[in-house]
Amino acid sequence: SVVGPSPTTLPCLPSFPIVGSLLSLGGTTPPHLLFTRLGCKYGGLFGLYLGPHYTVVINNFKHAKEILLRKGKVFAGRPHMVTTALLSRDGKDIAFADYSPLWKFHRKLVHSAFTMFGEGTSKLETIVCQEASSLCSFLMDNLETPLDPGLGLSQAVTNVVCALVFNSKYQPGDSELQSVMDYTSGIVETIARGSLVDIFPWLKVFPNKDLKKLNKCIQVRDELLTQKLEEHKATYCMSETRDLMDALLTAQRGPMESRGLEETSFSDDHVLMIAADAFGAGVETTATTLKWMIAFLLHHPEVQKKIQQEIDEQIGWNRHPGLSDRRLLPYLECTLNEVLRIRPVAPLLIPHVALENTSIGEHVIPKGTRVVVNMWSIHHDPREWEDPDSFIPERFLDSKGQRFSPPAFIPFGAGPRVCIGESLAKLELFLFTSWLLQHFSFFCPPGAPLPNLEGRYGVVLQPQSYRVCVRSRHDWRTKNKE
Ligand code: HEM
Ligand code: PLO
Repeated sequence: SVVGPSPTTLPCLPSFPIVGSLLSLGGTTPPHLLFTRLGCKYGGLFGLYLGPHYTVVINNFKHAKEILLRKGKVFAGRPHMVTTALLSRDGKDIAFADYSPLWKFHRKLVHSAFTMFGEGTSKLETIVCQEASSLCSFLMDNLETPLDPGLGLSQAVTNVVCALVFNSKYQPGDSELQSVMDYTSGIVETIARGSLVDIFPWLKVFPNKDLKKLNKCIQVRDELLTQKLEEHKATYCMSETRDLMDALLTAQRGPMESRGLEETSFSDDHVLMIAADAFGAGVETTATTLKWMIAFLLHHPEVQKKIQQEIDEQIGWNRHPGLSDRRLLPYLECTLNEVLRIRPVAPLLIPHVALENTSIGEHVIPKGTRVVVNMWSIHHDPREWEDPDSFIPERFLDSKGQRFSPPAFIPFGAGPRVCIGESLAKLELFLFTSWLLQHFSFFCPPGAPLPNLEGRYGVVLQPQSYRVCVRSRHDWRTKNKE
């Protein structure tokens, strides 16, 4: 038998109602910061009750690694939450679905679909470059005018995901695109309002007005999705997979029993919700990271200059950046990493659940325990990072000027629940930022304040809206006319 320290229970916060109300009732401290602060007092690992739910918060990298990787399968469950159940028709998607063979099958399916008609070929590169080019034209028409960068960025990223998921594209000003952007911001504002871990007695803390709004937005989204599904079914052809939706339809028609799944288990609801997940995650995360990137560049013009210098030296003016230039622009890649470190899109990941009685370190963890990994605290841990609160892209370079990835850098999570859009996101971030910084310099509109870097915590950590001006670095127009 194994002799080791006898198992102990975790330090647990005594007065959870106070914490609970801080989380849910508009306390001004967002939960990732509150948990980080509580970590200083209670240690890297502590328990608390959120409503009736025993929840363990992990603030340090060592234990995060244990539950995400070493015991990844044991902790691969997801909790039932009121708003996310509404969003995903009771977990018929991937992100909010509890662990099951069907979930595993769906994850693999989306993964391989993305690889097949996206990452694996140059098609995705072409799609992203087209959108980057449209975005640059839009900015060319709006030089030196203060504008909200979110609009152009969201539209560009939406079109990339639209191509992948629905094989379609919106023209600027399309009313359907406007309605997609409206319902998305409506969902982001109301889903798990305040925090994904916030599961306090809902009807009391969740204003009815918000619930109504969420339902309305979901309804608009579902009508749109259903229409896409019908269109796809009508034009479906087994031999040609045009997009993710086709790949899902093909799998739905394939033999289920041979996979150990029931014949009827892959419903139209699943197809819709998986497409909705890919679409929602694909747009919101990438657009948010790009907004953070520009906000930090406004604060750090020296970083912007250095990236532009790298682009000028390695690529110049006569051609556009492509995927094969990634290794030529290490400083840009380091800056993107630094943005993902200092402002992780999902600072608390999505809560995990222990699927059986288990342990973390020497502590006993009963089946059903919710586990929140505080990536924010891991990305700001002074034991892992020098001067963690400062924006220093060079920290991702080693002494020889080569890129390296510190172990405590986990912006996409890790293990069985790791993000399935990681390579897609990295590809988009690289192409969009390299195109933008080849063409333009970003600066703060005269008289306007620098963007607030604090962030609004919601289902994703977003910057507060800000305005930016762009200046062309080169007379592209004249050049094209020549
Ligand atoms: C899950 C980060 C882009 C699809 C996650 C998780 C994180 C994350 C931290 C949660 C991991 C966990 O709970 O342990 C990011 C970041 C992105 C990004 C930082 C961009 C900068 C994308 C894109 C897509 C996507 C582009 C798809 C098109 C998903 C899905 C899940 C997920 C479906 C749920 C996986 C599961 O529960 O099994 N992502 N993501 N993400 N992401 Fe991403
Ligand atoms: C974004 C708004 C959409 O309308 C619905 C949606 C679906 C999937 C969610 C995404 C939203 C937010 C970011 C999430 C993603 C699944 C994985 C991703 C939570 C709510 C992250 C970063 O974990």
